[in-house]
Amino acid sequence: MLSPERPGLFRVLCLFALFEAGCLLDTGMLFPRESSSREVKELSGLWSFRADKSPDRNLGFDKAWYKSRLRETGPVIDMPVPASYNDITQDPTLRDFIGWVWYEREVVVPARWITDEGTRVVIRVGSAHYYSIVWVNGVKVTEHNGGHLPFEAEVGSLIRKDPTQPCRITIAVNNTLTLETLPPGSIQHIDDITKYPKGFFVQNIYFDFFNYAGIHRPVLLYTTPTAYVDDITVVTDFLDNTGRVNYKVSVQGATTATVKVTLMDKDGHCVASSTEPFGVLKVVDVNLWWPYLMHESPGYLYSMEVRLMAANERSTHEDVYTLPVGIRTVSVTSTQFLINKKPFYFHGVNKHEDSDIRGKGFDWPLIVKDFNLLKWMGANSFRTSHYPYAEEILQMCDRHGIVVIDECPGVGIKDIRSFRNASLNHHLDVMDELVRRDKNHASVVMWSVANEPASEMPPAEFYFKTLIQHTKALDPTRPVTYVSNSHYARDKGAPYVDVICINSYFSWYHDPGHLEVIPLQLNTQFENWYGKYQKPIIQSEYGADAVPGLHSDPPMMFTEEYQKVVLQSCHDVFDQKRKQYLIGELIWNFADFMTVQGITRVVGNKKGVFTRQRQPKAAAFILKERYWRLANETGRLPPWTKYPCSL
Ligand code: BDP
Repeated sequence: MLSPERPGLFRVLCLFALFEAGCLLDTGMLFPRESSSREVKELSGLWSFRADKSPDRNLGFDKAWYKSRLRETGPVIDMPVPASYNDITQDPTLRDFIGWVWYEREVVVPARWITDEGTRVVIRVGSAHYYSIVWVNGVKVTEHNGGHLPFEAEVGSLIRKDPTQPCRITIAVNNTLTLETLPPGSIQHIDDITKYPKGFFVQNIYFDFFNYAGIHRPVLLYTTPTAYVDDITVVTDFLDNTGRVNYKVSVQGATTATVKVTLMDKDGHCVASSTEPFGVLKVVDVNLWWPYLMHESPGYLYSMEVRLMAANERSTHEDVYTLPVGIRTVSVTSTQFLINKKPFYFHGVNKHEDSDIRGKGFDWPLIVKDFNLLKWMGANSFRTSHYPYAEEILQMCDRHGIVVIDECPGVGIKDIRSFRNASLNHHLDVMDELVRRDKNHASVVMWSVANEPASEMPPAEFYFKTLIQHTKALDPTRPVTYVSNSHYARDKGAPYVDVICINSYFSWYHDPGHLEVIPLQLNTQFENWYGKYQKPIIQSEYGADAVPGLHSDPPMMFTEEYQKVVLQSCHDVFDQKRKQYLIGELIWNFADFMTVQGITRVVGNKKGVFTRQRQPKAAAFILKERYWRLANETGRLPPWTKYPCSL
C-alpha cells in the first residue's frame, strides 16, 4: 500500500529548487487545458459502482473485477463522479464503509486519437480518496497513494491495442487510513462477540471532519503530441515598475526542440517574449497581482503562451500550453507579511471541501457560491484546511485575488508511531506533489505542512525540521508554516517555521461558558509566542459552535449569541496585536461541515459562520462588518467599494 521507499532522507537538493522541482518527481503536473494541440474529454457523470463488502474486502482482487465489465461481477449501482459515495444512497453501511470500492466507466475515444500515433493520450484523476488503482481494458496503468492530489498515466498504447473495443476504465479506491497515511488513522478490530457482531471493526481517526471517500475530482482523458511541454515553472519579481517573470519550460518526448514563449496582457497584447526554454521575461509598466480589497483591480493575470516546435523519431510536433501568471512578491519580516513589499493582513476564513450529498465532491455551483460569500463578507484569504483543495479553486483565487495558505493533508499526526521514517517519507512525497501542482499560483503565498500535530513529542523536532527544510528547498520563494495548538514552550517545530500559526478556543474547549477569560488568555497567548520566537503570528483558528436558530441572552454555548461574543472578544485583542506582530485572523470555520458522529457534534461541526447550506448565522454579519472595516484601514480601496456598499 505504501509508496516506494525513498533513497534516504538526506537528498541533495538543487539550488533554485523550485525550477528543479521536477528533479524529485519524474514529471510535471500541469493542469490539463485545451489548446490548438491539446484536447480534453471530461468523464464526469455516472459511473458503475460496487463496494467490496466481503469480510476481508479483497473479493474484487481475488476475482479480478477489473478484467471484465463490473456489472458482470455482481450488482452495481449508479455513482456520480465527481462526488463522495458516502451520502449518495440510503445505505448506512455505504456511508460508513471502509475498504475497497470499485468504479467503472466505458468511454468512446475519438477515432483520430487512435489513428494518430503522434497523439499521446493521458488519463488524469483530479483526486480520489485515499489509495487508488487504475486499469484500462483490464491492464493496470497506475496507482496512487493519497487523496486531494492528482495523478495520471499514459494510456494511448492500450487504447490502440484493440480500437474496436470501447475504452473501459476501472478505478478501485480504498479509504483505509493507517499510521503512515496522511491523514493518519488506524483500524481497530473488536473480537468480543458478547458485545459486538462478528468481524466488527472501526476506523479511528484523529481529525475532525468526515473521512469522505470516492472519486472527488473530475477524471479526464486529455491529449498532447508525443513531444510535449511537460512542465513550466514561473517565479516572479519586480523592481520599480518593471516586472520579471523567471521561467523554465521542461519538454518530454523530443529529440530536438525549440520553444517560443510569449507573455500577453489581459487584452491579449504581447508584453514580452523569448525563444529560450528558460530565462527572464521583463514587463515594463507591470500590472502587479494584488489581493482582493488591496487594489482596485485585484488578481491581474498575464497569459504565458509556450509554443513548442519539436521533433522525435516519429515526426515533428507543435504543442501549445498557456499558463496564467500573476506577477507578485511575498516576503516576511519579524512582524509583517509583505505582498508586493506592502504589509498584508489576512482577514479570512478556514474552509473545508464539504457540502450536502456531494461530501467532498467537486461542485462548480458550490465553489462559485462560496466565492460570492467570501467577497460579500470582505474576506481576502483562506487556508486550505486541512488538505489541498481542487486546482479549479486555486484558479478562482488567482483570478479574484483571494490569498491562499496552501495546506497539505498533514492533519491528526498525534500517534508517536506516525513520526517514524515511513510517515515522514510519505509526507515529503506529498509536499513534492503539492508544490509541483501549485507552485505557479500567484494566490498561494505560503505552504502549511501540517495542522496541530503532536509537536511537543520528542520525534517532532527531527520530523518537522526535515519537512520544513525540505519544503523551503523545494520552493525558496514562499514562507512555510505549520499550524500549532501546543504549548509555546514545548513546540518542537516552531523554531523552523517562518510564520507562527496558532489555533485556540478560549471559553470553548477550555473554560467553557466563561467568555470573560478571552481577553486575558488571548493576550497571554500572543505575548508568549511572540516573546519566544519573534516571528509574525496568524491566529489561524478561533471560534465557537452555534446551532443556527438557537438563541439565548445572556449568551450560552451553542447559541448564535455566544458565537458572536466569542468573535467580538477575540477581535478586541486582535486589534491591539495587529499593531505589533499579528498578521492575520482566520475564523474557524467558513461553513458548518460533517464530522464523525460523537457526543460533541450535533450532525457535524457547527462552528461555521454560514450553515452547511451557506446561509449566514449572526456571526457572519459581525465578520462582514469587521472585514470591510479592516479592508478600509489596511487596503487601498477605491471610494466606490467602501463599506457599506452594494456588491
Ligand atoms: C481545531 C482543529 C479543527 C477542528 C476544530 C474544532 O484544527 O480541525 O475542527 O479544532 O474542534 O483544533 O472545531
